[in-house]
Amino acid sequence: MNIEEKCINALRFLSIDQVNKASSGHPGAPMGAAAIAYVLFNNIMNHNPNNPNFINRDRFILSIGHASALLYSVLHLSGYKFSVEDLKNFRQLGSITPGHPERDIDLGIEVTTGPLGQGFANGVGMAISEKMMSQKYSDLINHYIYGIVGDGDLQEGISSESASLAGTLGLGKLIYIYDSNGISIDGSNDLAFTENVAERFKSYNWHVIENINGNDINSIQNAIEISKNELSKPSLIIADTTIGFGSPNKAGSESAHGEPLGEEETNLTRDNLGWDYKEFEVPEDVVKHMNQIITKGNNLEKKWKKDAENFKAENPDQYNNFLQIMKNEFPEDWDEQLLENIKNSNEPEATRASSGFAINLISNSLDNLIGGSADLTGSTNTLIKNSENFSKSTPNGKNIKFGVREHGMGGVMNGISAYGSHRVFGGTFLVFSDYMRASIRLSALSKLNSIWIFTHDSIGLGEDGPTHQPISQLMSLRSIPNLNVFRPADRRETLLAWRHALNEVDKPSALIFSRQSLPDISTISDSKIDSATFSKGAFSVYDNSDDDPEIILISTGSELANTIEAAKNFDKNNSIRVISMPCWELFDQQDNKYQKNLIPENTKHIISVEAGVGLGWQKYTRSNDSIISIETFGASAPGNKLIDHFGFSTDKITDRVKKIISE
Ligand SMILES: Cc1ncc(C[n+]2csc(CCOP(=O)(O)OP(=O)(O)O)c2C)c(N)n1
Ligand SMILES: [Mg+2]
Repeated sequence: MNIEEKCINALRFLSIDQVNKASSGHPGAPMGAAAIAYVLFNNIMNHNPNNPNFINRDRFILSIGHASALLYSVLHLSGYKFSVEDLKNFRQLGSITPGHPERDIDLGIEVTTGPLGQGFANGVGMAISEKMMSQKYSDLINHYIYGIVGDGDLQEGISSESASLAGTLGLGKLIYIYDSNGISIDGSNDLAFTENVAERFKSYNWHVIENINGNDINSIQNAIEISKNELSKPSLIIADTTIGFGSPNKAGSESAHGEPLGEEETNLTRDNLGWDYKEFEVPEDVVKHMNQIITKGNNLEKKWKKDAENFKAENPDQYNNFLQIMKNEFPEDWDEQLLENIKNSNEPEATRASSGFAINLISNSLDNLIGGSADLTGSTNTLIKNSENFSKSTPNGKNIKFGVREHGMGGVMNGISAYGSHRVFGGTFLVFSDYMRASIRLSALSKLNSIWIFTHDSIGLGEDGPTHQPISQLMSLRSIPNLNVFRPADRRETLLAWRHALNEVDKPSALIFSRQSLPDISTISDSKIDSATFSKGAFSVYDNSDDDPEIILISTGSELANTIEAAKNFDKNNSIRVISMPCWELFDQQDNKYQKNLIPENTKHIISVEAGVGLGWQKYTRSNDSIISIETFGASAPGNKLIDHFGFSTDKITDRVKKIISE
């Protein structure tokens, strides 16, 4: 066995050993795709294990996240921070080798993968970022995005959505190698996946190379080199592989997919592949051979730094801008216009329109704000007006047309966020957030700062009816940890929500906006919220009590104005406070004192008013009977009729509150 084969076998056995030791995991794909990983990390990719943050590195995505053992093995042998001890702790609590790769750039893990198809879409987002940056800073950014994708990835809809977009956009720096082993968990692809993948991707405008032997280093390398030269199309290299390669009894079978080989089969595999080493043992010559990657990586970054110095000498301002962008730092006064504009009371306005206004204000000071929508640009007010569409011929455009592809948009947005050069937003109707929920959840899990814009909130959207009326979506978004969900009530709250969302470094935000016009709250109460108060998540906007009120009404978004008007009907006989709670998550983070001052423990009646499911409001109301909510799917009628019909007009809210406090 030559040294290259030996390195590949080392990757196979390190992966087998991790899974055996953990008594869980997926050995099959690592055994089949080890040669591909070797070629990428050893021969192809520009990267620096000593500095995984090297700005101009090629990005690598293991979209088949279940093959994590392979990623940890190849990062270990390439000289990243993974030690043998870390590999031995595979899948253990607190280890850096969790069941599926979790984003940590310092370790060389670019994105969190495991939910199949997400990594595929993330790479498309990264290729968009690379194109934008290399267009603008061609001396500093010029690299590829590589990924290993599997049968599962290509069966998932999100990969079709994002592949079609990548082809349309001609993202030539994107190169995926398909670990085509014909097997997934249930068995052969014949069961459910018989299309011609090559033809499918060709029709997406991809450059496709088929029939590559996935164990043949030279074939893989040649295919990648050819793909690197095809700069007008993304590339798919279909590598024929064998799941569980080398295992006499499991190779080529689904039984290799997701359970340890076990001692006996591991020994048979050792004999079969001529591997004379013990568990977790790495031969010296393998270590030495793979160590070249470190030297190569250091030299590579040194050269880049020299080029960057030269660039800096000639273009100091541009260089500083570049660094600021890559570090995601904002100019000091970036929010000046937003804060200036919250001071003015405004005519009634739909918060989706306020959001469009915010985007264009922010875009004046944040050049790296980009975004778009899933074919609802006008309705979601997501156009950056002084910019073009991002396209093959206009790579400087800031407006991304994602097409009718919510899930693909979500995965692509996360790739852009993970790349780090741009702040990205994406818009659709709130009801369709379900289509992209997996990506929203992953943004929260992997600490990405994607901004999710959801308009056409609640029954207020009117005639489109129950198919389009989000009833459960708002609360279901609130159930995702590490996601700030904002439901602002007017332009002021909208601008402040945008400001807060952009200030979050490692947390995504969902911004929920109305289709219908809403009055400016400062025209119906004397409340004028400032940015510090807003960022507490909840605050009083109307209060006739000197101290602790008898009644507290908590409302959000489009119901706030009518709730305040309803509260005024109780002025004569009751002490009453209205709280605007645009963001639960922020309120829950406040100290006890703030929370208890706003919602005192001894308050007799705490009533929530929100046009969505009530599930969860008990946390604040403490009673199931004081939740004014909707528990059906809405109806088709003009919005103002529905608001009354479902009990959210001022009169109806007043009646309900009267009833609740009399019980
Ligand atoms: C969205 C999603 N659905 C289901 C799974 C569970 N799952 C993990 S691996 C896998 C099969 C994937 O097949 P393939 O990509 O061919 O992997 P291989 O069996 O070749 O290793 C499935 C269904 C998942 N991880 N993500
Ligand atoms: Mg497979």
